[in-house]
Amino acid sequence: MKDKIEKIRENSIKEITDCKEIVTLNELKVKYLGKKGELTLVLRGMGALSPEERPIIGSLVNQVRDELESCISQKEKELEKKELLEKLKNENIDVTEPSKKVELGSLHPITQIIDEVKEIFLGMGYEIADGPEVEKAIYNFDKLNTPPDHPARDIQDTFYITDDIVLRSQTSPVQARVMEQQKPPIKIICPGAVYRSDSVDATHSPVFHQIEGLVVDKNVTMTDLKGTLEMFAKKCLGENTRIRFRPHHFPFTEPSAEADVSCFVCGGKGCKVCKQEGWIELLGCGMVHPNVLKNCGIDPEIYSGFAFGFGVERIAMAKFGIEDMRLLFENDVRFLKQF
Ligand code: 2NL
Repeated sequence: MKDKIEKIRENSIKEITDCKEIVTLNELKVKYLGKKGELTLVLRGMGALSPEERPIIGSLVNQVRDELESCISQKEKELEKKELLEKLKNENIDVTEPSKKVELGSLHPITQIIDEVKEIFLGMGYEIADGPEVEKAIYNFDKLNTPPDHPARDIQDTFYITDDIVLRSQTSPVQARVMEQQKPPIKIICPGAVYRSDSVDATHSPVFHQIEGLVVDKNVTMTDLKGTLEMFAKKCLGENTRIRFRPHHFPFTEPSAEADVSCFVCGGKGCKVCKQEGWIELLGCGMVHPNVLKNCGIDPEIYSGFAFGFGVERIAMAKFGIEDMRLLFENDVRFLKQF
Protein backbone atom coordinates (compact mmCIF):
# COMPACT_ATOMS: atom_id res chain seq x y z
CA MET A 1 0.00 0.00 0.00
CA LYS A 2 2.76 2.41 0.97
CA ASP A 3 4.56 1.65 -2.30
CA LYS A 4 1.40 2.36 -4.28
CA ILE A 5 0.99 5.72 -2.56
CA GLU A 6 4.67 6.54 -3.14
CA LYS A 7 4.25 5.65 -6.81
CA ILE A 8 1.23 7.93 -7.14
CA ARG A 9 3.22 10.66 -5.40
CA GLU A 10 6.19 10.34 -7.72
CA ASN A 11 4.13 10.20 -10.92
CA SER A 12 1.85 13.06 -9.99
CA ILE A 13 4.67 15.38 -8.88
CA LYS A 14 6.53 14.68 -12.11
CA GLU A 15 3.44 15.32 -14.24
CA ILE A 16 2.61 18.53 -12.36
CA THR A 17 6.17 19.80 -12.64
CA ASP A 18 6.29 19.09 -16.39
CA CYS A 19 2.86 20.59 -17.02
CA LYS A 20 2.90 23.57 -19.44
CA GLU A 21 -0.71 24.78 -19.52
CA ILE A 22 -3.44 25.69 -17.05
CA VAL A 23 -5.92 23.34 -18.78
CA THR A 24 -3.61 20.35 -18.38
CA LEU A 25 -2.99 21.29 -14.77
CA ASN A 26 -6.75 21.29 -14.12
CA GLU A 27 -6.99 17.83 -15.66
CA LEU A 28 -4.20 16.60 -13.35
CA LYS A 29 -6.03 18.05 -10.35
CA VAL A 30 -9.03 15.88 -11.26
CA LYS A 31 -6.88 12.88 -12.09
CA TYR A 32 -5.22 12.74 -8.64
CA LEU A 33 -7.38 14.67 -6.19
CA GLY A 34 -10.84 14.51 -7.79
CA LYS A 35 -13.79 12.42 -6.54
CA LYS A 36 -12.61 9.47 -8.61
CA GLY A 37 -8.95 10.50 -8.42
CA GLU A 38 -6.16 8.03 -7.77
CA LEU A 39 -5.46 9.22 -4.23
CA THR A 40 -9.16 9.28 -3.37
CA LEU A 41 -9.51 5.71 -4.53
CA VAL A 42 -6.70 4.64 -2.16
CA LEU A 43 -8.63 6.17 0.74
CA ARG A 44 -11.75 4.28 -0.34
CA GLY A 45 -9.84 1.01 -0.37
CA MET A 46 -8.75 1.41 3.27
CA GLY A 47 -11.56 -0.82 4.48
CA ALA A 48 -9.41 -3.81 3.54
CA LEU A 49 -6.59 -2.78 5.89
CA SER A 50 -6.00 -3.90 9.44
CA PRO A 51 -6.98 -1.49 12.24
CA GLU A 52 -3.27 -0.85 13.02
CA GLU A 53 -2.40 0.03 9.43
CA ARG A 54 -5.41 2.29 8.82
CA PRO A 55 -4.24 5.42 10.70
CA ILE A 56 -0.74 5.13 9.23
CA ILE A 57 -1.95 4.86 5.65
CA GLY A 58 -4.64 7.51 6.25
CA SER A 59 -2.09 9.98 7.53
CA LEU A 60 0.28 9.18 4.66
CA VAL A 61 -2.45 9.80 2.08
CA ASN A 62 -3.30 13.13 3.74
CA GLN A 63 0.36 14.12 3.74
CA VAL A 64 0.68 13.33 0.02
CA ARG A 65 -2.60 15.14 -0.68
CA ASP A 66 -1.28 18.28 1.08
CA GLU A 67 1.95 18.05 -0.85
CA LEU A 68 0.13 17.71 -4.20
CA GLU A 69 -2.21 20.57 -3.39
CA SER A 70 0.63 22.95 -2.64
CA CYS A 71 2.56 21.72 -5.68
CA ILE A 72 -0.49 22.36 -7.91
CA SER A 73 -1.17 25.81 -6.50
CA GLN A 74 2.46 26.79 -6.96
CA LYS A 75 2.35 25.58 -10.57
CA GLU A 76 -0.91 27.40 -11.08
CA LYS A 77 0.70 30.70 -10.08
CA GLU A 78 3.67 30.03 -12.30
CA LEU A 79 1.52 29.24 -15.35
CA GLU A 80 -0.80 32.21 -14.79
CA LYS A 81 2.19 34.51 -14.70
CA LYS A 82 3.59 32.93 -17.85
CA GLU A 83 0.28 33.27 -19.70
CA LEU A 84 -0.05 36.90 -18.67
CA LEU A 85 3.44 37.70 -19.93
CA GLU A 86 2.70 35.99 -23.22
CA LYS A 87 -0.60 37.88 -23.55
CA LEU A 88 1.12 41.20 -22.87
CA LYS A 89 3.80 40.35 -25.42
CA ASN A 90 1.22 39.55 -28.11
CA GLU A 91 -0.82 42.67 -27.38
CA ASN A 92 2.20 44.88 -27.76
CA ILE A 93 1.20 48.38 -28.98
CA ASP A 94 3.19 49.98 -31.75
CA VAL A 95 3.30 53.59 -30.68
CA THR A 96 4.97 54.58 -33.94
CA GLU A 97 1.98 53.47 -36.03
CA PRO A 98 0.15 56.50 -37.57
CA SER A 99 -3.07 57.30 -35.65
CA LYS A 100 -6.58 57.82 -37.00
CA LYS A 101 -7.04 61.35 -38.31
CA VAL A 102 -8.96 63.63 -35.91
CA GLU A 103 -11.47 65.64 -37.90
CA LEU A 104 -11.74 69.19 -36.64
CA GLY A 105 -15.24 70.72 -36.80
CA SER A 106 -15.97 74.32 -37.71
CA LEU A 107 -18.12 77.11 -36.30
CA HIS A 108 -21.75 77.33 -37.44
CA PRO A 109 -22.25 80.13 -40.02
CA ILE A 110 -24.50 82.01 -37.53
CA THR A 111 -21.78 81.84 -34.87
CA GLN A 112 -19.23 83.03 -37.41
CA ILE A 113 -21.30 86.13 -38.28
CA ILE A 114 -22.00 86.89 -34.61
CA ASP A 115 -18.27 86.59 -33.78
CA GLU A 116 -17.33 88.85 -36.68
CA VAL A 117 -19.87 91.53 -35.74
CA LYS A 118 -18.76 91.36 -32.09
CA GLU A 119 -15.13 91.94 -33.14
CA ILE A 120 -16.08 94.98 -35.22
CA PHE A 121 -18.05 96.62 -32.41
CA LEU A 122 -15.53 95.68 -29.70
CA GLY A 123 -13.03 97.54 -31.90
CA MET A 124 -15.29 100.63 -31.69
CA GLY A 125 -15.39 100.46 -27.87
CA TYR A 126 -18.69 98.63 -27.42
CA GLU A 127 -19.40 96.02 -24.74
CA ILE A 128 -21.35 92.79 -25.26
CA ALA A 129 -24.48 92.35 -23.14
CA ASP A 130 -26.84 89.43 -22.77
CA GLY A 131 -29.99 88.54 -20.86
CA PRO A 132 -32.85 86.05 -20.52
CA GLU A 133 -34.59 84.48 -23.53
CA VAL A 134 -37.67 83.88 -21.37
CA GLU A 135 -38.51 87.49 -20.63
CA LYS A 136 -41.08 89.61 -18.82
CA ALA A 137 -43.56 91.23 -21.27
CA ILE A 138 -42.87 94.53 -19.53
CA TYR A 139 -39.22 94.43 -20.75
CA ASN A 140 -40.02 92.96 -24.17
CA PHE A 141 -42.83 95.47 -24.87
CA ASP A 142 -44.00 98.07 -22.35
CA LYS A 143 -40.66 99.68 -21.54
CA LEU A 144 -39.95 99.76 -25.29
CA ASN A 145 -42.95 101.98 -25.92
CA THR A 146 -45.00 99.10 -27.32
CA PRO A 147 -48.44 99.43 -25.64
CA PRO A 148 -50.73 96.46 -24.79
CA ASP A 149 -52.89 96.97 -27.92
CA HIS A 150 -49.91 96.98 -30.32
CA PRO A 151 -50.17 94.29 -33.05
CA ALA A 152 -46.66 92.93 -32.24
CA ARG A 153 -48.07 91.77 -28.89
CA ASP A 154 -50.70 89.56 -30.51
CA ILE A 155 -50.50 85.85 -29.62
CA GLN A 156 -50.33 85.28 -33.39
CA ASP A 157 -46.84 86.79 -33.38
CA THR A 158 -45.39 86.23 -29.91
CA PHE A 159 -44.95 83.04 -27.85
CA TYR A 160 -46.58 83.61 -24.46
CA ILE A 161 -45.54 81.54 -21.43
CA THR A 162 -48.11 83.37 -19.26
CA ASP A 163 -49.92 86.71 -19.74
CA ASP A 164 -46.82 88.51 -18.41
CA ILE A 165 -43.98 86.26 -19.61
CA VAL A 166 -42.92 85.70 -23.24
CA LEU A 167 -40.11 84.23 -25.28
CA ARG A 168 -38.34 87.46 -26.21
CA SER A 169 -39.25 88.58 -29.75
CA GLN A 170 -36.18 90.85 -30.00
CA THR A 171 -33.00 91.41 -27.99
CA SER A 172 -34.06 94.97 -27.01
CA PRO A 173 -35.18 93.85 -23.49
CA VAL A 174 -31.50 93.18 -22.76
CA GLN A 175 -30.81 96.82 -23.60
CA ALA A 176 -33.71 98.03 -21.47
CA ARG A 177 -32.25 96.05 -18.53
CA VAL A 178 -28.78 97.58 -19.08
CA MET A 179 -30.25 101.13 -19.22
CA GLU A 180 -32.00 100.50 -15.90
CA GLN A 181 -28.84 99.24 -14.25
CA GLN A 182 -26.12 101.44 -15.74
CA LYS A 183 -25.71 105.16 -16.06
CA PRO A 184 -24.76 106.55 -19.51
CA PRO A 185 -22.47 106.52 -21.38
CA ILE A 186 -23.78 103.17 -22.64
CA LYS A 187 -22.35 101.48 -25.75
CA ILE A 188 -23.48 97.88 -26.13
CA ILE A 189 -24.43 95.22 -28.62
CA CYS A 190 -26.73 92.33 -27.75
CA PRO A 191 -26.52 89.20 -29.90
CA GLY A 192 -28.81 86.25 -29.24
CA ALA A 193 -31.74 84.00 -30.13
CA VAL A 194 -35.22 85.52 -30.46
CA TYR A 195 -38.61 83.87 -31.01
CA ARG A 196 -41.61 84.70 -33.17
CA SER A 197 -44.66 82.62 -33.98
CA ASP A 198 -43.84 82.18 -37.69
CA SER A 199 -44.25 79.04 -39.78
CA VAL A 200 -41.07 77.56 -41.17
CA ASP A 201 -40.24 78.37 -44.81
CA ALA A 202 -37.20 79.37 -46.86
CA THR A 203 -37.00 82.82 -45.22
CA HIS A 204 -38.73 82.34 -41.83
CA SER A 205 -38.07 80.37 -38.67
CA PRO A 206 -39.79 80.61 -35.24
CA VAL A 207 -36.32 80.91 -33.72
CA PHE A 208 -33.69 83.13 -35.25
CA HIS A 209 -30.85 85.39 -34.15
CA GLN A 210 -30.63 89.10 -33.80
CA ILE A 211 -27.94 91.61 -33.02
CA GLU A 212 -29.05 94.92 -31.61
CA GLY A 213 -26.89 97.87 -30.72
CA LEU A 214 -27.49 100.79 -28.36
CA VAL A 215 -25.58 104.00 -27.62
CA VAL A 216 -26.80 106.45 -24.98
CA ASP A 217 -24.84 109.53 -23.95
CA LYS A 218 -25.05 113.30 -23.94
CA ASN A 219 -25.31 114.83 -27.44
CA VAL A 220 -25.72 111.59 -29.40
CA THR A 221 -27.23 112.45 -32.80
CA MET A 222 -28.46 110.84 -36.00
CA THR A 223 -25.05 111.69 -37.51
CA ASP A 224 -23.39 109.38 -35.00
CA LEU A 225 -25.84 106.65 -35.98
CA LYS A 226 -25.15 107.06 -39.69
CA GLY A 227 -21.38 107.20 -39.22
CA THR A 228 -21.37 104.13 -36.98
CA LEU A 229 -23.48 102.05 -39.34
CA GLU A 230 -21.48 103.12 -42.39
CA MET A 231 -18.26 102.09 -40.62
CA PHE A 232 -19.87 98.78 -39.61
CA ALA A 233 -21.12 98.06 -43.16
CA LYS A 234 -17.66 98.69 -44.66
CA LYS A 235 -15.90 96.51 -42.09
CA CYS A 236 -18.43 93.71 -42.36
CA LEU A 237 -19.17 93.70 -46.10
CA GLY A 238 -16.15 95.35 -47.71
CA GLU A 239 -14.58 98.82 -47.92
CA ASN A 240 -16.49 99.72 -51.11
CA THR A 241 -19.88 99.19 -49.51
CA ARG A 242 -22.20 102.23 -49.59
CA ILE A 243 -25.15 102.70 -47.23
CA ARG A 244 -28.49 104.52 -47.62
CA PHE A 245 -31.27 105.32 -45.17
CA ARG A 246 -35.03 105.23 -45.82
CA PRO A 247 -37.63 106.60 -43.39
CA HIS A 248 -39.45 103.87 -41.45
CA HIS A 249 -41.44 103.36 -38.27
CA PHE A 250 -40.61 101.50 -35.06
CA PRO A 251 -42.39 102.12 -31.75
CA PHE A 252 -39.08 102.34 -29.85
CA THR A 253 -37.27 104.89 -32.04
CA GLU A 254 -38.12 108.33 -33.37
CA PRO A 255 -37.13 109.15 -36.03
CA SER A 256 -36.72 105.62 -37.40
CA ALA A 257 -35.10 104.36 -40.56
CA GLU A 258 -34.18 101.27 -42.50
CA ALA A 259 -30.68 101.06 -43.92
CA ASP A 260 -29.73 99.36 -47.18
CA VAL A 261 -26.22 98.51 -48.33
CA SER A 262 -24.96 98.43 -51.90
CA CYS A 263 -24.94 94.79 -53.02
CA PHE A 264 -21.65 93.22 -51.92
CA VAL A 265 -21.92 90.61 -54.67
CA CYS A 266 -22.38 92.84 -57.77
CA GLY A 267 -21.32 96.18 -56.26
CA GLY A 268 -24.70 97.72 -57.14
CA LYS A 269 -25.13 96.76 -60.77
CA GLY A 270 -27.89 94.25 -60.02
CA CYS A 271 -27.65 90.47 -59.61
CA LYS A 272 -29.47 87.43 -58.24
CA VAL A 273 -28.53 88.12 -54.60
CA CYS A 274 -29.90 91.72 -54.62
CA LYS A 275 -32.77 90.71 -56.93
CA GLN A 276 -31.56 93.23 -59.56
CA GLU A 277 -32.02 96.08 -57.03
CA GLY A 278 -28.34 96.87 -56.49
CA TRP A 279 -29.23 97.32 -52.78
CA ILE A 280 -29.76 94.86 -49.94
CA GLU A 281 -31.84 95.70 -46.86
CA LEU A 282 -29.47 95.50 -43.89
CA LEU A 283 -31.13 96.72 -40.69
CA GLY A 284 -33.60 98.87 -38.81
CA CYS A 285 -32.47 101.80 -36.68
CA GLY A 286 -33.35 105.16 -35.19
CA MET A 287 -32.97 107.60 -32.31
CA VAL A 288 -34.14 106.01 -29.06
CA HIS A 289 -37.69 107.25 -28.32
CA PRO A 290 -37.76 109.63 -25.29
CA ASN A 291 -40.44 107.40 -23.71
CA VAL A 292 -38.06 104.42 -23.84
CA LEU A 293 -35.31 106.39 -22.09
CA LYS A 294 -37.80 107.60 -19.48
CA ASN A 295 -39.21 104.06 -18.93
CA CYS A 296 -35.67 102.83 -18.24
CA GLY A 297 -34.81 105.58 -15.78
CA ILE A 298 -32.80 107.86 -18.10
CA ASP A 299 -33.66 111.56 -18.41
CA PRO A 300 -34.33 112.34 -22.12
CA GLU A 301 -33.73 116.05 -21.42
CA ILE A 302 -30.10 115.25 -20.62
CA TYR A 303 -29.36 112.16 -22.69
CA SER A 304 -30.11 110.93 -26.19
CA GLY A 305 -29.26 107.71 -27.97
CA PHE A 306 -29.42 105.67 -31.11
CA ALA A 307 -30.25 102.00 -31.61
CA PHE A 308 -30.25 99.49 -34.43
CA GLY A 309 -31.11 95.87 -34.97
CA PHE A 310 -30.72 93.20 -37.63
CA GLY A 311 -31.37 89.52 -38.21
CA VAL A 312 -28.23 87.35 -38.32
CA GLU A 313 -29.73 84.64 -40.55
CA ARG A 314 -30.47 87.15 -43.34
CA ILE A 315 -26.90 88.45 -43.28
CA ALA A 316 -25.45 84.91 -43.15
CA MET A 317 -27.63 83.85 -46.10
CA ALA A 318 -26.60 86.84 -48.21
CA LYS A 319 -22.92 86.56 -47.28
CA PHE A 320 -22.59 82.80 -47.73
CA GLY A 321 -25.08 82.52 -50.63
CA ILE A 322 -27.50 80.27 -48.69
CA GLU A 323 -30.91 80.20 -50.36
CA ASP A 324 -32.99 78.41 -47.72
CA MET A 325 -32.98 79.38 -44.02
CA ARG A 326 -33.96 75.84 -43.00
CA LEU A 327 -30.46 74.65 -43.90
CA LEU A 328 -29.11 76.75 -41.02
CA PHE A 329 -31.21 74.81 -38.50
CA GLU A 330 -31.05 71.25 -39.85
CA ASN A 331 -27.39 70.90 -38.82
CA ASP A 332 -26.55 68.43 -41.57
CA VAL A 333 -22.75 68.16 -41.46
CA ARG A 334 -22.57 67.99 -45.25
CA PHE A 335 -24.01 71.52 -45.27
CA LEU A 336 -22.06 72.83 -42.27
CA LYS A 337 -18.73 71.54 -43.63
CA GLN A 338 -18.93 74.07 -46.47
CA PHE A 339 -18.31 77.10 -44.25
C1 2NL B 1 -35.19 95.38 -36.98
C2 2NL B 1 -35.18 96.64 -36.23
C3 2NL B 1 -34.41 97.71 -34.33
C4 2NL B 1 -33.99 98.76 -32.25
C5 2NL B 1 -34.09 97.62 -32.99
C6 2NL B 1 -33.91 99.45 -29.90
C7 2NL B 1 -33.62 99.07 -28.63
C8 2NL B 1 -33.83 99.95 -27.59
C9 2NL B 1 -34.32 101.17 -27.82
C10 2NL B 1 -34.59 101.51 -29.11
CL1 2NL B 1 -33.52 99.46 -26.00
N1 2NL B 1 -34.39 100.66 -30.11
N2 2NL B 1 -33.70 98.61 -30.91
C11 2NL B 1 -34.21 100.01 -32.82
C12 2NL B 1 -34.54 100.07 -34.16
C13 2NL B 1 -34.64 98.93 -34.93
O1 2NL B 1 -34.50 96.56 -35.03
O2 2NL B 1 -35.67 95.33 -38.06
N3 2NL B 1 -34.66 94.32 -36.41
C14 2NL B 1 -34.62 93.06 -37.02
